[in-house]
Amino acid sequence: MQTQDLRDAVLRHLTYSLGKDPAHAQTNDWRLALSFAVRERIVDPWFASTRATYGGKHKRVYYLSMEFLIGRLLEDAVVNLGLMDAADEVMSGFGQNLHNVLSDEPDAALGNGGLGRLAACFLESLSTIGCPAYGYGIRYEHGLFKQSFRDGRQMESPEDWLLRRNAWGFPRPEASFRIGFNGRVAERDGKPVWEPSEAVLASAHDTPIIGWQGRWANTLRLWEAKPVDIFDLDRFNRGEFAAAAEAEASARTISRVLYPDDTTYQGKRLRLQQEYFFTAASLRDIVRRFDSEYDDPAWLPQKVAIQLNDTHPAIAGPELVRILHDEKGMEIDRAIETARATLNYTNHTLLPEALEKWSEELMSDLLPRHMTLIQRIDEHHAQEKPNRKVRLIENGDVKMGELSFVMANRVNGVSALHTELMKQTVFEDLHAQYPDKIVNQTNGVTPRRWLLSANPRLSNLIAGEIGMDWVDDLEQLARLEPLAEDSAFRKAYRDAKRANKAELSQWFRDTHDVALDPDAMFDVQIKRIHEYKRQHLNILEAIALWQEIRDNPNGDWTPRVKIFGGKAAPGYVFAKEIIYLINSVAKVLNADPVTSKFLKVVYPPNYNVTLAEKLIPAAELSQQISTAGKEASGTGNMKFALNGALTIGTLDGANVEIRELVGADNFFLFGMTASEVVERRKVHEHAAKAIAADPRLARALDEIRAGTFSDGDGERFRSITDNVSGHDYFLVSSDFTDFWRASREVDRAYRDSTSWTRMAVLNTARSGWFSSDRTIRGYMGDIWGASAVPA
Ligand code: F58
Repeated sequence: MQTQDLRDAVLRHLTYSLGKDPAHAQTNDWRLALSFAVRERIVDPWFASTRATYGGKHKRVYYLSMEFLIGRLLEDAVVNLGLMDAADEVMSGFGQNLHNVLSDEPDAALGNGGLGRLAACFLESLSTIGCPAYGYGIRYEHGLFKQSFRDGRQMESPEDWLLRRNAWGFPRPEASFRIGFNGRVAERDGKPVWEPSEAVLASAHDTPIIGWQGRWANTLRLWEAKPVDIFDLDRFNRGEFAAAAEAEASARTISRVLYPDDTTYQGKRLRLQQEYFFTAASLRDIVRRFDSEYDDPAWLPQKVAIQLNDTHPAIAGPELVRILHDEKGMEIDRAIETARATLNYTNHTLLPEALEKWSEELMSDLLPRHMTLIQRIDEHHAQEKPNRKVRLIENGDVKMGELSFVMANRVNGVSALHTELMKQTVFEDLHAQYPDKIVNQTNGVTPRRWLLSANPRLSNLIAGEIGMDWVDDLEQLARLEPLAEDSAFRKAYRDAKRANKAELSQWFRDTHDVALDPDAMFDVQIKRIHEYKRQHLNILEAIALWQEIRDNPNGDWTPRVKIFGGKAAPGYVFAKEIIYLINSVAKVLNADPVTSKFLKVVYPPNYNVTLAEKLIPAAELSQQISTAGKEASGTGNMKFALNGALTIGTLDGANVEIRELVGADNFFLFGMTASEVVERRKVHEHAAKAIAADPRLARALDEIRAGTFSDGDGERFRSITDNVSGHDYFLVSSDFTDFWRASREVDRAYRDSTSWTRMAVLNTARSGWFSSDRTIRGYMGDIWGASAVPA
């Protein structure tokens, strides 16, 4: 019945929504037809969820985020609606392969990395749990750039996910708000009124996000920027064709690209415009919805919880005060208190360069009323805490982290260690004044995407043992623990991993023309390229290992394939040098007839959510090697452990909690702790000393300097060798020796496949806590005061 209905719906959409004759339909047409057929099955639960929320007057959660890195949506929807088998049958019936159809969908890459992906996992968990919620963000016309390599160097080209019709967004041109910029603050009846001199329209597109088993659906509302006046007809008629379209082009620029380069003033201005644009539109929408149900704005904190995903929507503080005070006439201090009781802020980084600041000049120019309100909020803070040390405006800059902190009811970190470090470092003074404000919510990942869909072999094996309850109750995986001692189960577990590795090897052969040995250890480091994540530590270890294998080619080496993936910010020169070095090393090592059977390095370009879904199920070793104290949490680390990869890692971010849960014996720890890192930096010439003490490290660096990986050009990677042997802020040299030790321990452990598999099974069995369902329940209870609505 289900299959028959789905088949009819696919055919109907192919014919009447897409206007295609089945005889001439291409994969793209079949994919869209299937998407529409699936989408219409989401609409009823979606409406029902909305009605239940209105009907019960339930509190709503609003997640404001510059980024939602959702990837593909069709498979998610098919899986959550339990339509996988039906879709497979229907597509085969039409002579299509479901896998190819699903793979045709472009990734919605509306994010950079962990922060954006976390937002996507949260949306899915909110729907699975049945918590009334909206995600609010920007509908970027171009998501994160596409990465390619030319002679080993990163090249960037624009991403174009909207080029082919998007199946998921419902345009809502009727839900439009005028968003002002610039202008002046006038006085009317003794009250301040902002009179913007420029404006754009924020126009909504809604995507329903369906939870597990289709019980509940929430909305992701993304704003598109449009001109207020479409077109200057007078100018056009005067023959000024380009000028006539100027206003339109400049308005559309706001939602054109994700995180444009902010190294120029224009870039910075555009970024702040984007932030205000989506925050203001979202707040207008939230307040409109609230006003449709309640008369008194004092009720706002009871019915609305707003989460600021990092400081990017921090302007929500002053904007909400502006709405409550300037527009609704609430007394200013009460407006500040009311806004503060409604807003919460998640911090995702302690790196000082990543904490947003805006010059007072830019803020006063672009958002003059907000600038005066920030000063007023600062005074409010001073009245409340007369001995305060922190000011919101300092040296001509508005500090968005501090503003977010002061305007939030709760502030949270994303792992236990990160939250403690927040208290001790960036927010030390504010924490002393508001000791109950900071709470921890360790990140999580959605098991529907990161185990059930991404790893069907392991999922089927698990389902055969413990059924399907784990899918929305991941701690059920603990029931697998005794099976770590069951040799038949271990064999099945190993077979599933081996099959995933073989499939990945086939993919590498087909798409990148490289042959990987599926019996070698698959060692994976996938994440944004950043000095603190230390991809260069990993490649240095590879060079040193290559040298030892060359010295002793008949040694008993454990074959390894090192897989890298990740993009560098276009303006981050050092990170791009690291990419260049990895690719250059890969070229030499892979061409070495003697060593390449033991060690290969591959770096598929354009790492994205879809590629992560291929790599993680095939991984056996997860590289989580950041300088301790720098990785706020990590979420990739959780996905790997869940899929049975063992971690080699530092005591950083959520690695700490992973190690505690999976057990120290099932985790390869190395490196300095966060406090040792701080001490080590004080040691005079710490890098030179570390190199002098480790001939392997010295030799690996010399090999780079000798030009082995750069056609004899000893200067090519000078910036890296100089850094690692000089200032070495991220302590690559000081951690190298212990990383080498732990890596050889990994080699030894891998040779005993029984004990390796036992450890892998225990990683899966003990990773249930890292479900984003658990994280969301934590936010609901500790931060939002929100409840699930019985479906
Ligand atoms: C990441 N931050 C953290 N920022 O680095 C990671 O440890 C954590 O697990 C994750 O957030 C989720 O909490 C992150 O991804 C960004 O991508 C910024 C976006 C805006 C521009 C600067 C980078």
